[in-house]
Amino acid sequence: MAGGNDFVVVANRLPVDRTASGWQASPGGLVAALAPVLRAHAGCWVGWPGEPDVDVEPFAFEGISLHPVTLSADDVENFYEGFSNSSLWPLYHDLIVAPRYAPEWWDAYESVNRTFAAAAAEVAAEGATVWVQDYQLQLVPGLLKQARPDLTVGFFLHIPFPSPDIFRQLPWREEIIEGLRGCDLIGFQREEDEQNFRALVGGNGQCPRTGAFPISIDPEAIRPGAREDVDKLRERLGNPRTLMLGVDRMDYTKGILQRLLAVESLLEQGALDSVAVVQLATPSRERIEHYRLTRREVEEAVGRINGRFGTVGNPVVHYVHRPVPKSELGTYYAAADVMLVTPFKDGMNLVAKEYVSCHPDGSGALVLSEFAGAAVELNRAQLCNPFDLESIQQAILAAVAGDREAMLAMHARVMEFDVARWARTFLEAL
Ligand code: ADQ
Repeated sequence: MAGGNDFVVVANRLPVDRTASGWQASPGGLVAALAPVLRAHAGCWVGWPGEPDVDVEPFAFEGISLHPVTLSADDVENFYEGFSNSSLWPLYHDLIVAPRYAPEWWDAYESVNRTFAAAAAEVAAEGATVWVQDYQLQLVPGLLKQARPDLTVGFFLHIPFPSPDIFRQLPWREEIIEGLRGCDLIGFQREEDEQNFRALVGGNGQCPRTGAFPISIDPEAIRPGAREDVDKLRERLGNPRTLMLGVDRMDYTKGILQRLLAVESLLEQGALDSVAVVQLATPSRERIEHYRLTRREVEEAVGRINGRFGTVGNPVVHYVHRPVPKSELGTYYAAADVMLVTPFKDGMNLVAKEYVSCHPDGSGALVLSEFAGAAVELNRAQLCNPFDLESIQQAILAAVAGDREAMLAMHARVMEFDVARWARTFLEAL
């Protein structure tokens, strides 16, 4: 029952979105990193096309063969919004909100993982390499190895792996570990994640090979905006002395409210003068209650800060709750004097790396949570503890002063360790 592909990527989503004018590549570093490998090795990508209850035949897109997996509306609710994003996501992000454990969500998780594993087994050639991505598909390696012991199976976890104390809450902890045991290699973002996993599994039967492989960006995909666009943007914002920027999915892990509260407090103290804050927040998982609550809190803070410190025609916080095209992000990044990245917990945080990549001349400054995976490599940022408002405030004040040397060093690091190198390093290890 082997298929014809020597290299197979299995991810929750296919790397394409359907638009009015047909399929379009979705903007993600993962595709950019894997496309060359997929093209060179008769590769195939298995994933969900993004619309419930729609069967899509396998098709080729820009030289990559795509193998769609169908999910029903119930699957989206129970597997994706339920177990993946209301059980695992909060559990793996250190319980920032309380996870819910519902048996019907688990059943859907198991059944959807079976569907993905069957699809991967169908397209993989004898002895092929299969690379499974992320927390939605942790059972796939075990299921695949059972069905196809000839395959080499790798797995990469894009989000943190929690400490054993936290992980042990999960009613289906044994099953998840059993699923991951099917791997020949498990990649984590940070060594800390790897150690958490090994502490859990190490003494308990055979532990698969593990490693830390910090993911990165494709610098070609995010280019600093042109001088004149940057000038126009700053002018539209009233030519502030300091332009601060936040770019996130609207997610409770990202600490968007906390950075706004820190700015508010600095304004109260009169410690910031001539400042504009741009917060771009792309809508995310809006059917989940905690996400709606996070949005309400952020929007309330934006309104309050502008009410207190803005003037007519000149607000302090400029807030956009829509996705911004990648082509415009480079202008925001290049224009920002201070980038605010303050997650309570984050696997890596590519926004921090994108910002740094848009400042090749040492301009700008990065306020970065010590709980972001990116803090390991970008340790010359103004690091802060997002649970401590004063710590964010101090980091912001230090960032306003700038640190050219630090920005240059971080820029060199991000350019050298890009996403292509990440993929190569993992696949060589596999
Ligand atoms: P995310 O939680 O989505 O990713 P992140 O790493 O920051 O977080 O990636 C977000 C991507 O979306 C970036 O490329 C960014 O440019 C884009 N984006 C975010 N907000 C946007 C906005 N408002 N408008 C337009 N584009 C926006 C998960 C993990 C991370 C891990 C990545 C990759 O949670 O920890 O770094 O996967 O492994």
